[in-house]
Amino acid sequence: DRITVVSGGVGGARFLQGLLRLIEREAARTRVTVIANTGDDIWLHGLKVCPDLDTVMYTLGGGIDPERGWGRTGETWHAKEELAAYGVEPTWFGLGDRDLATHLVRTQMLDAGYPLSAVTEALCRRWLTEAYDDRVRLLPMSDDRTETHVVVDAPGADGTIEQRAIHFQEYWVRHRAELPTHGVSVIGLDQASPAPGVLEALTDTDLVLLPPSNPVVSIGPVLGLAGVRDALRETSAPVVGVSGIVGGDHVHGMARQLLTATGVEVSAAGVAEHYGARSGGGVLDGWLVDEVDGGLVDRVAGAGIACRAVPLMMTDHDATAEIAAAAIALSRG
Ligand code: GDP
Ligand code: FO1
Ligand code: CA
Repeated sequence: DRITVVSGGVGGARFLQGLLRLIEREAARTRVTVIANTGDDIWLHGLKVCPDLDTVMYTLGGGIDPERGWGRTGETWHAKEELAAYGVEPTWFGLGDRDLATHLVRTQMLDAGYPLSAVTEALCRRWLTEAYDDRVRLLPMSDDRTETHVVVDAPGADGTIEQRAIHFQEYWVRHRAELPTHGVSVIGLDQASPAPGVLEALTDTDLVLLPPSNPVVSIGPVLGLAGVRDALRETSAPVVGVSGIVGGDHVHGMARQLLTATGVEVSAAGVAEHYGARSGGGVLDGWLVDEVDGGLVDRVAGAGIACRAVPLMMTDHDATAEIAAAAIALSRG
C-alpha cells in the first residue's frame, strides 16, 4: 500500500509518528510519502531554513527536541549568542548550533545548483533511510521559493499603526501571533510549481491523508500550488483529513488567529467546509473530528464529507496510531 500525507511541521510530524507506529504494529509494508509545506521557509544570515521539512525530518529520524517540538535534541546556542553579540538581526529566531549544520549543507547544495527536492533527499539519507529504508519519503511541496507573509497592524517608523505584511516566522516566533491579523499571503505561490513527484504522490497512491496541520499556513500553501487541487479532485485514492481544531480552538499554535483572519469559522466543521467535499469540487472524502465535537458530525456529513468523532489528542504514539487507524477505517467506508 501507498499512503501520501500532506504535512506542516509539529502537528504533521506527530501524526506521522502515529501512522508509522500503526504500520509497524501491523507489520505492514506500507510506503509513506510526505509532502511538506515550504511556505514557512526563511533566508537568515545567508542560510536557507526550512522549518516544516526539518521538523518532519528530525522527528521521524529521532533527532528532534521533544520538548520544543522543533530543532535538534542536545542543542547549544553559541552561534546565536555570537551573532547577537555582533548586533546582527534578527535576534528573535533560534538557530541552534546543531541545526545550523543542516542549513549550511542545504544552502551549499542550493548554491551549487541542486533543487530543494534533491537537497532534501540528500539530508534525509541521514535521517530517514537508516530508520525506514525506502519506506518513508519526504518531498518539499515545491523547489521554488515561496514565503508566507501575514498582514498585521504594526507600528510604522513614526509610531502610528499601519497594516504591514511580515514574514510568517516573524509573526509567530517574534510576535507569538498576538498582533491584530488581517490576512495571509504566500509570496511566490502563483509562480511556483509542485516539486518532482508531488502530483504523482497524490494521484498514484492508495490513500491521501491530511493530518491536523494548520489549514491556512501548512496545508493551504500546498493546496494553492498549481495542479494540486486538480490532482486531489481526480485521484482514485480517498482523501481523509483530521481536524486540528478541537472544541472551537487550535490545540497548539496560531490556527485560530489565521482562520479568523481568513474568514473561516474556527470549528472542526468550519475547517471541513473550508476544504470542501470532493463531490462538490473540494478535496475531502472523509473528516475526523474530536469526540468533544461529536455534535458537528451531522453538519459535516451534510456537506458531503463522511465524518466520525473519535479522540483526536495526540498524547503519545499509540493514541496517535489510533487516530491514523480511524482515518484509514473512514477511508474504507
Ligand atoms: P506547525 O507547522 O509546526 O505549526 O505544525 P502543523 O501545521 O503540522 O500542525 C499544527 C496544528 O496541529 C495546529 O493547528 C494544532 O491545533 C494541531 N494539533 C497539534 N496537536 C494536536 C493534537 O494533539 N490533536 C489535534 N487534533 N490537533 C493537534
Ligand atoms: N520556533 C520558535 O518558537 N522559536 C524559534 O526561535 C524557532 C526557531 C526555529 C529554527 C529552526 C526550525 O526548523 C524551526 C524553528 N522554530 C522556532 C519553529 C518554527 O517557527 C515553527 O515550528 C513553524 O515554522 C511553525 O509552523
Ligand atoms: Ca509550519
